[in-house]
Amino acid sequence: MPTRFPDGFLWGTAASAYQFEGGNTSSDWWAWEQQPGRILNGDRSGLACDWWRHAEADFDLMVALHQNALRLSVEWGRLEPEEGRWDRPAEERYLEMLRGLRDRGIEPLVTLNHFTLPRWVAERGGWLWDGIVPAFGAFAGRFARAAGRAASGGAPLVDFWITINEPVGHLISAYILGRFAPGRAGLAAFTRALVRSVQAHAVAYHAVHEAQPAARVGLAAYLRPAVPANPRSPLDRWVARRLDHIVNWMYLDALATGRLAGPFGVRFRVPQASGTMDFLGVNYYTRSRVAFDLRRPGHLFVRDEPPSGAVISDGGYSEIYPDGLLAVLGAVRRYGLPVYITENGLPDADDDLRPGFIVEHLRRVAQAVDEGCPVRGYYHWSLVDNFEWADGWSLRFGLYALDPATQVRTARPSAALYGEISRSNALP
Ligand code: IFM
Repeated sequence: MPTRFPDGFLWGTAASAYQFEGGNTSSDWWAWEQQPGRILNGDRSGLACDWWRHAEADFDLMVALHQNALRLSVEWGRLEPEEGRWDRPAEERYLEMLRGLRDRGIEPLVTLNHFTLPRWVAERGGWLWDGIVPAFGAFAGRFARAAGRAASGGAPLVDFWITINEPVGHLISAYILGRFAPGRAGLAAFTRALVRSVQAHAVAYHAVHEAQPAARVGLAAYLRPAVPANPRSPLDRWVARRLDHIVNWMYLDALATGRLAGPFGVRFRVPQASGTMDFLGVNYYTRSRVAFDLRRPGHLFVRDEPPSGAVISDGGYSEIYPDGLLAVLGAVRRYGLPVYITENGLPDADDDLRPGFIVEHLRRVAQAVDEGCPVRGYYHWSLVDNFEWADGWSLRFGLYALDPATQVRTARPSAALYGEISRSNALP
């Protein structure tokens, strides 16, 4: 018997503006990319997947793969390239793209912040700047009003929103590990940025609801179960528990309760954030198997090592571990929210692991649904190879291979497999 998914299940891929559009010169990452040593092999995002000019060609590929959903983001720096100056042609282009999706029967899920900031925000301190909270709220409200006005057959063009993508993972990469703009700054800066981020999420949540009372607004959380390398070692167990709290739960718990239990026991009250998720987006890639390591204070004393014999994706990116998705979907039931898998994928240029990866992860999704987790959709990361931040073009996540120089796309075998799963709403 094929494993079937619930009726109305959303099948899509996930994307972000900076990684796909190309030419986002008003964003902080554009300047960051120009600094020597920031991006592997000196790569540049350049035209990326050329979506700013030709996204519709990829929307046609989505139709061919029987997709009924797409997760994409809008670039704040494009819409508001200078403080208070709204770029109407940029807004119009986004609305055109969203209409293009609707016309093709593809439901858009729009993320308002996916890692990048306008340069003018970064120059004022980025996530450390108090003003980012009202500024992000104003931006979110304005775009939600625009997308609400541009109705399609009576319904808003978009009423399905994510405020911020992977806030914790992003802030760790930016403010602790220093791999992402604006570079290493330490734990105190990380904690300040974290509080701003929770506040910014809350303000954006309320701003979108003010613009569109019926909207569904959520967060995309990077969830990565942490297990001790040696379950008998109290230090490994301690570091695994602490990492699990920081990476997975502290932010989501703050949105559920209005109380943020930050790293090292620092507590903050954020009452405006309480109850600000209408659904939960789960980005799942892998697990962490961790040991305590005194020599790694800059990495929160964590050494993350897959077990010997683990299957690892290209570039050492991650251990392939589908059971971790089942564990995550069991754990998030505590929030009592509808769940969407808003990202899941792997870098695999030769596509020898991806078909099995897709089927095994979807098997866990189906099992979680059977066990009572209300999963309503799955977005594979990603349709085409795209600019992978500090790893540049070295990691290939696409169902389609992309040559960024020619913009030629070539289907990998997984594309047809994912298309067939989406068409039949079932696993073969
Ligand atoms: O490409 C990224 C995306 O921007 C955020 N989630 C993880 C993906 C793969 O690393």
